[in-house]
Amino acid sequence: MEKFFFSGIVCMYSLVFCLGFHQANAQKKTDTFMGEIVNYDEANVPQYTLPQLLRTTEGKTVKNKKVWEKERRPEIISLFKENVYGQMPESFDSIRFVLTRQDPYAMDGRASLKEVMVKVWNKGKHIGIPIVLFIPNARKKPAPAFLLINNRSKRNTDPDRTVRSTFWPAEMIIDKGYAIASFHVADAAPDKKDSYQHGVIDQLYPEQLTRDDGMKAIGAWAWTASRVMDYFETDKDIDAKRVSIVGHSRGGKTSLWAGALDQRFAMVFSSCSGSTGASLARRQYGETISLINKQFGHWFASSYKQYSNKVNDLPVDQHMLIALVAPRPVYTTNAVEDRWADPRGSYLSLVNAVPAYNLYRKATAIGPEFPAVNSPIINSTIGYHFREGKHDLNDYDWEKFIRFADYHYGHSTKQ
Ligand code: GTR
Repeated sequence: MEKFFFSGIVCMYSLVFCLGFHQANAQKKTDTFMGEIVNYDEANVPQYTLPQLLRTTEGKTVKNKKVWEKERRPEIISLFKENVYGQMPESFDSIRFVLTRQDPYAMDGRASLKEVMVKVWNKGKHIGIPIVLFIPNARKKPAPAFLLINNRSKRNTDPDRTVRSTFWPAEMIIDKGYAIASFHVADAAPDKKDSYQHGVIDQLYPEQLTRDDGMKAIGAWAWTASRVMDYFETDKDIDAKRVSIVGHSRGGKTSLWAGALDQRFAMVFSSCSGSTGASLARRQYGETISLINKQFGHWFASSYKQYSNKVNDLPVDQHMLIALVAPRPVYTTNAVEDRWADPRGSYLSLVNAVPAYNLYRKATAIGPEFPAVNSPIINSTIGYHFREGKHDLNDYDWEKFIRFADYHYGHSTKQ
């Protein structure tokens, strides 16, 4: 009886193992896209050396947060501006916030809706960026908030709540005691290679158009996130010291860049951001610099093109972008069916950003082992999950974001 039971278990185990193995084998190890070979084989990841996070270009070792903040951090920001995302103009002539719609009894009275137009002027020209914002009514204090950079349809952030989407699950967030806001990327810079400049760039900063390291779409979206933050600082219903920036995919690349530069964002969430987001470029697994430049050249500075086939010459890699968020909490995600975004390379960025957090003695639970599927790392200054499913931002992700924010804020729905 015992023997039968044991062999039964062995049989079942082998079946599961074989099926798993078969499925893994069924996944292609290479693909071709835009005339290039895409690598999906860990064995073909080249040997690489990452630029040293804690060593200045002059060779000085960074041993404490003072040298990090005064020398290395600004140096890394300049390197990302010059070589990847372009410049980030900071000055403008004026800004105004116009409340265009208000409903204190939204979501059956659980939330207040505000629609706000952020208007910015520079040298006689101006742009307007609409924001949708829900604030929980059940609160005694200003609410902490999540701001999503919306790179999908505007229907995802429907202010009337006729359409509900797991991309921006406003009811869930409100019920957890957080405010939730969004702006749409197209209102700042259209996501198209021929028209990205029609917005923030040609209206406010036309000089960027002629620079090799001029701001492009991701820069303009990140700039806009900071203008929404300017608004939050004026809204007494929002706790501006507890605003998280969230983005998915191209939006996730942007949330990292915005959060890296603008330290008013208390926390940064980046979903499936892949190449030139959270994933290490030097691994050349899935989407490469060459492919992203070919397909989405309008996202990054023109100067980034020089690294298309020379990734090892790039003076930064993406672990350095994560490190710029330190000491603030950062959380990134990947999905099993999204090899294009190189999940392992994205986790390795976190691993290699840990030394910056160590300068602040911030505890992270980021170990060398790549985490198992659906095993989120929450109680840590750097958070991560690798979930089952597709390239997306969904309820699973948001539930973990809320838990991560709760953990760091010591927040609960009963404020
Ligand atoms: C992909 C692109 C990725 C990612 C994604 C998205 O096609 O190659 O880098 O940004 O789009 O934004 O959905």
